[in-house]
Amino acid sequence: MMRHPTQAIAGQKPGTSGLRKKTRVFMVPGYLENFVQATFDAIGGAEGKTFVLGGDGRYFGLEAAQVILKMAAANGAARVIVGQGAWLSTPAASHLIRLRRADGGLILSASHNPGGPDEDFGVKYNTANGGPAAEAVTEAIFAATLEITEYRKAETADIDLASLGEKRIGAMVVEVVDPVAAYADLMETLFDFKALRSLFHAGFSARIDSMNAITGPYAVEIFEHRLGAAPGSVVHARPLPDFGGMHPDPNPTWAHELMAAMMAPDAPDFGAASDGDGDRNMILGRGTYVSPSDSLAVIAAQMQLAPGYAGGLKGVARSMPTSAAVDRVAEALGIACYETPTGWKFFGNLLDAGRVTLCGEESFGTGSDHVREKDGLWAVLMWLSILAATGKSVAEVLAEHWARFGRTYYSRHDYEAMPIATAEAMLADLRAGLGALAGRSVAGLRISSADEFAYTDPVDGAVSEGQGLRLLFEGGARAVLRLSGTGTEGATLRLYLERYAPGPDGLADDPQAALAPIAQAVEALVGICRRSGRKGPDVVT
Ligand code: VG1
Ligand code: CO
Repeated sequence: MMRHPTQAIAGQKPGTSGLRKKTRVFMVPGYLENFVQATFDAIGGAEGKTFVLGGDGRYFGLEAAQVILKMAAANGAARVIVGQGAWLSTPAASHLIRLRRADGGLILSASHNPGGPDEDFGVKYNTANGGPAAEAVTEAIFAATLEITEYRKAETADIDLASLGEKRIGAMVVEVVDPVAAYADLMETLFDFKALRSLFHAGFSARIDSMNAITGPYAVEIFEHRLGAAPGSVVHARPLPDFGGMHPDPNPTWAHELMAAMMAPDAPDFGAASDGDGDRNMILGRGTYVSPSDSLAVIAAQMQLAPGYAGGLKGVARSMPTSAAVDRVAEALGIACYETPTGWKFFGNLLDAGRVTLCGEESFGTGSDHVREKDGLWAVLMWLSILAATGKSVAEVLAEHWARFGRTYYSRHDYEAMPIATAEAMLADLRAGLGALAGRSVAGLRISSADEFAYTDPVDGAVSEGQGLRLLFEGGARAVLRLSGTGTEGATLRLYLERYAPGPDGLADDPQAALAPIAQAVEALVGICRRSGRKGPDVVT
């Protein structure tokens, strides 16, 4: 039987980046099937199409890949290109879609969320440009999940995904490929691997923490094999179904082992971490943490040092909550700077139209027009290229950047797993009062303007509303509040804080201290702690 009657399941609405739920929810028979069938239905069917399939190695990924292969076959797909073992990092999947001119791809990951039977799973659909499906597509998928009456799935034995080569399910070809090779080759076209080899040859030391997630095999191949970094430079290099209990979110809180190693007296020259699916990065130097917004600005200023970008940048784009540090670089370079809603899908049109070369988000995401996803290892290679070309340390690069452009103090405070009603009420009250805020003083700070961010895509005119509440204070400080669209438990409220210091004095303050007055003003106005009973944020980045 290929046709299975089914009923609509509530709540299959893709968020910021695909559909994410508790793994056990995805494991309920029919749950994954419904969503995959709805995806095929929403894109006009799978008949004759080629797809890319893979994920970050988390629990249930292999089983999900088998289900999707059987469904693709029953829906008439011509070919599915799968990473060996159902492994593909998100940027590698994006590259394969483009390289092989596939019609789209399915990525099995909940990204930076923990994995395992009691943690999170996710499915994301990417379109032919290699990027996350635009909102119009995810809305069509959601609509299809509400109308579904049957799904199609071939009745056949599981496919061997452990060995490379072409296999078949009926008429459909399943092509199992090396997940790493094409991606590593792409990196060689963008960066000067000879210069990077010389850097490591001269004794440069690095600690690349793959957090037991998908970048392990990529990082070992690129840094240890192709660039000659000392064996063992990549740690937690084996992707494990539960990430070995690690929370693969590359920030100072969750990558604390790496943080400790980099802040120790015997720290290596360079440190970096990746998230579950390999699209995020955290950059560190000896005794130095680089905030993602600063990393984006530094890369914008120095990117032409890498051969793939020697021609300069067409423009840059950042998500709205990301700091304006990159804006100042764009202004100095005389290039356009776009401000988009949160989520990589909003960069796709700008990249496709050739308007921007570099994109970034405050959430440890950076990438270029080489693929249509953010790319953690790309960012690492870019930083290594800057260090190799300038001969400077991470701390020196950062200090010189601030001396030239000023410093944008930045921090994000996350309040996780809040009761949804509480979080929504706080934002609703703030929204209702927005119009009356300009000119008001709270906790000693004067609000100069307040609004809710809406975005009109400059390429196709699509409008996205309700993308975050913004408070601008006199003197240029800013606070942004929005609810996360990637969580699986309650609501996560994100508070983004920012303040610009032009220099030359005041460039070496502690960011939390520098931003405390803004946080206090927000508390006075919104009452996050007062209304939720929390003592403070759960995660500070
Ligand atoms: C978060 C980040 C956002 C990022 C998204 C997906 O979304 O804030 O910048 O694009 O995760 O990243 P939210 O809605 O929870 O704030 V990943 O590495 O999950 O693909
Ligand atoms: Co990710």
